[in-house]
Amino acid sequence: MRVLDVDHIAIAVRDLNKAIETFKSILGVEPLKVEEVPEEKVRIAMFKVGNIHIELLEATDPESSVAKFIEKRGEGLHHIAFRVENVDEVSKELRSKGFSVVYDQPRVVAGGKRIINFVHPKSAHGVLIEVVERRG
Ligand code: CMX
Repeated sequence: MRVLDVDHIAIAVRDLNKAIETFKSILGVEPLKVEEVPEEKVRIAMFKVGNIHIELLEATDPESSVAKFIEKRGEGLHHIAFRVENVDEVSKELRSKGFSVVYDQPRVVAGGKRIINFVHPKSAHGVLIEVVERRG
C-alpha cells in the first residue's frame, strides 16, 4: 500500500456547531465546508491548517458508529485518514495481509467524490484508520 498523503484527522464531537466555534477560536480560521455524509450518518466540518485537514464529526443517528464511539469513549480523536490511489486494491491488499478491514466493499460517499474503507482499530494498535480515494 502506498500512502499519498494524510487526508485528514477526525475528531468525534457531540455538538458540531459548538465544536466549530471551539476550533475557530483555536485555529483562527473558518471551516472550509460543513456537510452531511448520510452514508456514514454524520455531519462534518472540515478545517485546514497548513497542509493538514481536521475533520469534526457529529453523529446524525444514535445507531451510527460515531454515536456509539462517543457513548463508549467520550468525545475525542476518532480516526486518521490516509489518501490512496485505489481503495479497492488497498482494501484487498490489507485484508490479504490479515488486517480487519471494516467494509466488504469500499463505500462511495459524497456523491461519488470519495471512496472509503476502514481498518479496525483492533488491527492497528487502537487507531481507526480510514483509507480514502478522491475523485474529481
Ligand atoms: N478508535 C479507537 N478505538 C475504537 C474506535 C475508534 N474510532 N471505535 C471503536 N473502538 C474500540 C472500542 O472502544 C472497543 O474497544 P474495547 O473492546 O477495548 O472496548 C472496540 O474498538 C470495539 O468497539 P465497538 O463499539 O464494539 O465497535 P465496533 O467493533 O462495533 O465498531 C468500527 C468499530 C471501527 C467497526 C466502527 O466504528 C466502524 O464501522 N467505523 C467505520 C465507519 C466510521 O467510523 N464512520 C464515521 C466516519 C465517516 C467519515 O469520516 O466520513
